[in-house]
Amino acid sequence: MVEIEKKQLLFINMEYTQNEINEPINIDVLLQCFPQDLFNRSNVTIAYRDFFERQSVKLNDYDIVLLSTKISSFYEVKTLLNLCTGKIVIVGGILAICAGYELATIYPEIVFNTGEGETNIYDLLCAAAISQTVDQFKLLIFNKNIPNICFYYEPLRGIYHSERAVCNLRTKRYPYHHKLADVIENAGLVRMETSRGCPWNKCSFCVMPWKFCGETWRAFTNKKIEDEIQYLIDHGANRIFFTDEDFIGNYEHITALCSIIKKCTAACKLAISFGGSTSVLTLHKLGNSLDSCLQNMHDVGITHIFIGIESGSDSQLLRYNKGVSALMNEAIIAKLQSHGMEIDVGFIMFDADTTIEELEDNLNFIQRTGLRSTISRFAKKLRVTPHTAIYKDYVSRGLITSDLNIDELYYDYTFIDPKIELICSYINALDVHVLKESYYLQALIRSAATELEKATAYKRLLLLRDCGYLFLRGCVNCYKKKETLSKDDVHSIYSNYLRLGGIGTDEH
Ligand code: B12
Ligand code: SF4
Repeated sequence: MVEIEKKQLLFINMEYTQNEINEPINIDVLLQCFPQDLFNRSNVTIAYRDFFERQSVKLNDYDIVLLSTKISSFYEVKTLLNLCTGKIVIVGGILAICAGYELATIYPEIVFNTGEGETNIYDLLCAAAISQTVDQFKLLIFNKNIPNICFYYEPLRGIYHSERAVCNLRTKRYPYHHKLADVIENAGLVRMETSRGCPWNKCSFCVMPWKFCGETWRAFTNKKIEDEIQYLIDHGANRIFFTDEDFIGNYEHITALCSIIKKCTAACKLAISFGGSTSVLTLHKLGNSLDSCLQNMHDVGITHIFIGIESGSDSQLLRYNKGVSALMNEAIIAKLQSHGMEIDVGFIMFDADTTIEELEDNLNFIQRTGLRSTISRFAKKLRVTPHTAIYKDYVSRGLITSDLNIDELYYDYTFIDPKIELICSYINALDVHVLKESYYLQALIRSAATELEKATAYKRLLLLRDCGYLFLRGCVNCYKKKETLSKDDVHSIYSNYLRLGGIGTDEH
């Protein structure tokens, strides 16, 4: 019998541009779903862009190219796509999820995945294996009505979208972590999932309701979670980050997770630490069990919590539709601090409607809660992302001033108060000076560097962060004193604090 020559497949993971090494679990998760008889070790190559060392692959050697996009990867993606003419190319990841329509308009030959790849990768690859041309491939996808797909379709003379859907997490096994050894060797972050989505799912700026098609929080099985934690520990991981939007989820989930971790770490001589994201609302909903849950978490090694506080102003929290008040935020921060949690806070200081009073509320909140002495970045501007409630609101109010920035996935917008616009433009200038260094320092702090190196990096990062705080405080105070705020005022306050931080020049 003559064996049909297998098609060669190249899977490229576009890495993030930050210094930190983050385990690319998206690749592991998807490889699990490949039709193994058609695509396996013999004909699949994975290229991790910018991961450890430049890996050179010849695109000409491949018939099918899969691309997993990341924020800021569009320019490299473009270069690659231009080299893929005539090949079957499937592009997934966050750029395709958020800008599938725009991308399909620019690249009529490419097929875009607009959601969880587990829903379609098997069928897509079966179709790709038997298609001789891109048109045949598209026809098969169309006829089979494969979900989460978007491409230019000539018979429709426009963009074809299939239904968007999520996969069933309860049937999933844990993925093999292909890059685990390299990540550990390079002091990167080992990652895994215990759930996807968010129990609240209603913040006006959040893209999760779109990514997960309106589905709220869903958990993997305890068996998958236990097997994966055990496997990671057995293979040398001593710090594990949950990539979940909300790894706590609810009382049952966090209790089960703590028991699993306790069981998996029982025989370990070295301490294993864990961290992940959650929300104030989720912690608040634990009610009377909050203290015991936090204690339990800390006892088993869950010591790092990322929490999207976003604001210390009630009016701003209402606009963000966080479902919590500034007081609730404050109470939860105090609880986390009292349990010795290391907290990193998400904060959105500027949106189109921010007022000077809200700015002051936020600064007071940051001071009062002790967050000022953490390395979280507070002076952030809202990223208006496609498919979010706030984007629709801004469109209806005529505030959006640009097309979608496909590389960074945001739209520009104007501010209602020109003073806030002015202050925010200086914050952007400050970011130009400090962001690169901050990312480097942040990566160093989260790495396995020596304690002395970490402490020095921490001190420097605190100083950089504090420049932003002091600049904003200076602007608020100046306005309160003069009842006006000119460009010269803001410029001189800015120059002052730039010097304090020993940061670059004061060009703006
Ligand atoms: C982990 C993470 C990071 C890590 C990266 C780790 C890594 N190596 O991937 C770090 C910390 C570096 C990071 C940084 C940033 N991130 Co981030 N990140 C995440 C997070 C929490 C999880 C991603 C993840 O691993 N999920 C688990 C895997 C299994 O899912 P996945 O990667 O999405 O892959 C699935 C699908 O996309 C699809 N898929 C992916 N590739 C492919 C390829 C093909 C061919 C197919 C068919 C399917 C497919 O199938 C996969 C399985 O379902 C997401 C939130 C989220 N849930 O998406 C935010 C998220 C993607 N990040 C976000 C942001 C904003 C950022 C930053 C800009 C933050 C900042 N201000 O610095 C930076 C960007 C950095 C840069 N430009 O360099 C936003 C993007 C929002 C938006 N639309 O703009 C998100 C959605 C968080 C949020 N809620 O706002 N991030
Ligand atoms: S709590 Fe977080 S994940 Fe949930 S909707 Fe709000 S921003 Fe999104």
